Amino acid sequence: MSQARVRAYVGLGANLGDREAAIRRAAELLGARRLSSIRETEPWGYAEQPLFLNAVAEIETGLAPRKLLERLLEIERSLGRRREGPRWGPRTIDLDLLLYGDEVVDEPGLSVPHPRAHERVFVLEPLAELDPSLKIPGKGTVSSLLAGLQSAL
Ligand code: GSY
Repeated sequence: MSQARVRAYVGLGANLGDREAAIRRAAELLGARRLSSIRETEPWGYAEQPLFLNAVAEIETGLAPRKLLERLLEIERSLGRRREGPRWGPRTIDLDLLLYGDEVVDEPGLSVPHPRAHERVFVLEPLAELDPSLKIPGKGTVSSLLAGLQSAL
């Protein structure tokens, strides 16, 4: 039986090579319905690396969360991503499964919502651009989370 289609959100980031081309191609391969604007952001986690470009894609998918994650990894590989070097280090493309409908998944290697989405401005800003009323399960709406982070700056 085919699974119902679910609206999901994928974070896209790149800080090596042609960053914008990688983000646009990944969005195309994802079959994105909408892509937020692409913004340049300061690196998070490991400061000594080039600036990132970040965006968020909205997709409708018939894939279950685990299959969608596998598809994201496949797209990363097809765009030249190599998993070597420091964990938070530079990358040609990074695809993070941020939200999968309102589902919560907590399995080895797969956590949805993305465990750090609610604390990253480079994720919340493009999500808010697509839909400020979107809820991150267990955390709140994207717009309230963003306001909280901005007031703490
Ligand atoms: O988690 C995504 C990869 N990444 C990023 C990113 O996409 N943007 C910014 N600004 N910093 C980051 N650090 C890592 S790791």
